[in-house]
Amino acid sequence: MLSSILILSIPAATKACSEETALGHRVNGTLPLNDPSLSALSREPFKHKIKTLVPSLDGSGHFAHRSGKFYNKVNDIIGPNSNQKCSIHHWAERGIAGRGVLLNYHEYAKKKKIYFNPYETCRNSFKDLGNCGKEHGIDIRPESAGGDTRIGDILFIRSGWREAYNNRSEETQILDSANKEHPTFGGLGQEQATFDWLHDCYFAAVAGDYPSFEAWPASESYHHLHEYILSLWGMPLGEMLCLDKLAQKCCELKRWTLFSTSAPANCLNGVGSHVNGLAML
Ligand SMILES: *[C@@H]1O[C@H](CO)[C@@H](O)[C@H](O)[C@H]1NC(C)=O
Ligand SMILES: CC(=O)N[C@H]1CO[C@H](CO)[C@@H](O)[C@@H]1O
Repeated sequence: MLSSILILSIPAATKACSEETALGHRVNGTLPLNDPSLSALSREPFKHKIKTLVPSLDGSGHFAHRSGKFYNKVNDIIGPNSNQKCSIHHWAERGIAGRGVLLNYHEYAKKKKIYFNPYETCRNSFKDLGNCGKEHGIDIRPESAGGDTRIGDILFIRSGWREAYNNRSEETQILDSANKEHPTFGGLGQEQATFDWLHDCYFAAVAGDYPSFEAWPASESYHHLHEYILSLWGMPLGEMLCLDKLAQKCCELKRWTLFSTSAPANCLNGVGSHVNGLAML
């Protein structure tokens, strides 16, 4: 067992297998978390409880449109009329896999002396993201508009949040975590150009190291990117990914596209999941 793990960790071995994805099929190998309901050796069965964070707005990971509806016109996640149309197990069925594009905004901002503090409501403008892409040799616009983004690409943005988090004292981290009333985070600005770009690229998923992906609070209380991404487009949205090592590797290889996978938890009626992500390049 150990020797096969060692062999598989050699890049050449991974490369040699790359043709195995040639047909593009995806099959999960993970049983739902509640299956079997009675596990062996009388271990505790899986328990799942959905907490409402903001009444009728946000079920743990998911976010409703201001009309009160979730994606697929679902208006009830845990109540008597709930169904499983928005459940995470549908994503677990085939996972998420495809070409990833990484924007290393953190390094770009440092280089260009653009102030960006992941713990303040700093907004990444569409222009800055575009210029960051240019630094990597990537035109972030959709292919249909002459850019390099292909339908189904997965967008990753590294803002440096993880480094900022690690830089904070434990006392500050505890205070941040307890601040439920007025949290502030850096992220994508709620700009029309950004909405249009995220929509027109038809990304399979978007993700970043940011705690809220979009700048928090939103510039207008009725203008959240979450509403569009999750409730209107049904697009997976990843937060708090650790992209530092990936950025380092991309820098080393001078290559900002990669193959990425995410296997969400196979949790029946789950509203969110850890990313369980892996990048290959
Ligand atoms: C973290 O601290 C180091 C050392 O003081 C500093 O150079 C770096 O810019 C900080 N990073 C962030 C994201 O705040
Ligand atoms: C092995 C297997 O098929 N696992 C699961 C894949 O996803 C579907 C849908 O969530 C499950 O029903 C399977 O049990």
